[in-house]
Amino acid sequence: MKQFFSIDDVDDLKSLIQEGLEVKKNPFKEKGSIRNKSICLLFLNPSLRTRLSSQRAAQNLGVDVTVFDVGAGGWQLEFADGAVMNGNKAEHVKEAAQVIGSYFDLVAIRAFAKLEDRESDYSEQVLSQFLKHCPVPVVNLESSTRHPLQAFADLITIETHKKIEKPKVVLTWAPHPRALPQAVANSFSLWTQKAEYDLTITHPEGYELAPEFSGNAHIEYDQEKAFEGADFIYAKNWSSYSDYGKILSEDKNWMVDEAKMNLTNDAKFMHCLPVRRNVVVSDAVIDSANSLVIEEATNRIVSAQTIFNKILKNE
Ligand code: SN0
Repeated sequence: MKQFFSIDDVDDLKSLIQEGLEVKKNPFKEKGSIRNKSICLLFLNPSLRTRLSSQRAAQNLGVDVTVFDVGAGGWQLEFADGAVMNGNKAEHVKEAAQVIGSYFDLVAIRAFAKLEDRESDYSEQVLSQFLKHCPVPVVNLESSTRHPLQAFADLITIETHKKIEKPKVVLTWAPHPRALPQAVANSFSLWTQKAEYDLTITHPEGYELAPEFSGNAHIEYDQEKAFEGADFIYAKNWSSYSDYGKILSEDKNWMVDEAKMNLTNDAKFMHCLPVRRNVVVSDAVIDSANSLVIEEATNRIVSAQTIFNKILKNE
């Protein structure tokens, strides 16, 4: 594997999931097999799971890892081509990416959508500049439109718990006090469809994902109808794609609660975290025996470790 920006970098999803399940069973199997390699984790935005699980993943492989909060300790970066840099941005990504890439063997980057300009976010300005200028492989730790390590961890979680080959998986929009990116929902939709699960996406009108991400998922505007017979409920808030970055609804009726979970086929509850309790999901549901949120977060080590290993060994 040469880079991990999106699902398009995965040749064979089924075998990748198998590799992930192997790593989960035996996390130290590869320790020490990669010698003298180093990883840099670059954060332009906050993180808890991504930061810690990626460090654990590198440590499980015996690979050196450095974390750099660009926003807190680095120069402000300019990403625009041809910019006249007479403002507060001291360094262009063209130099930064080449320099960082000369210090490490793999560079992983988090850069959220700014939710101001759809064209700029959906052109993946930050990640595409790193992919272009960084001389070593780049890994996506959530970019403006995608969060593939999360989606890979989600698939490992579903594979561990599914009772039928093609479970009914429901991605449900839920309310939130802030405008959030579509990245998690976009990747979850692509990866679950590639895995050939039976995917339904439910949200209020106006929250349709970009067509290239919703693909052939069933869209159901009636949340209760969507939940009927579901094996997995995956809750996530996102802001509008069509009215870009806007909050169109704060309808509390969309919160996932016990009454709605009772409509499902004893579904497992999933969320990528962090989650706003009693806004996105009720305490009773997230604290129930059917909640997989902690296992899902634990599987973030597995997804990162599998990808780092493949890239550093160029497998
Ligand atoms: C991010 C998102 O893309 O939705 C990261 C999820 C892995 N989530 C948030 O920014 C939540 C912040 C909040 O205020 O709840």
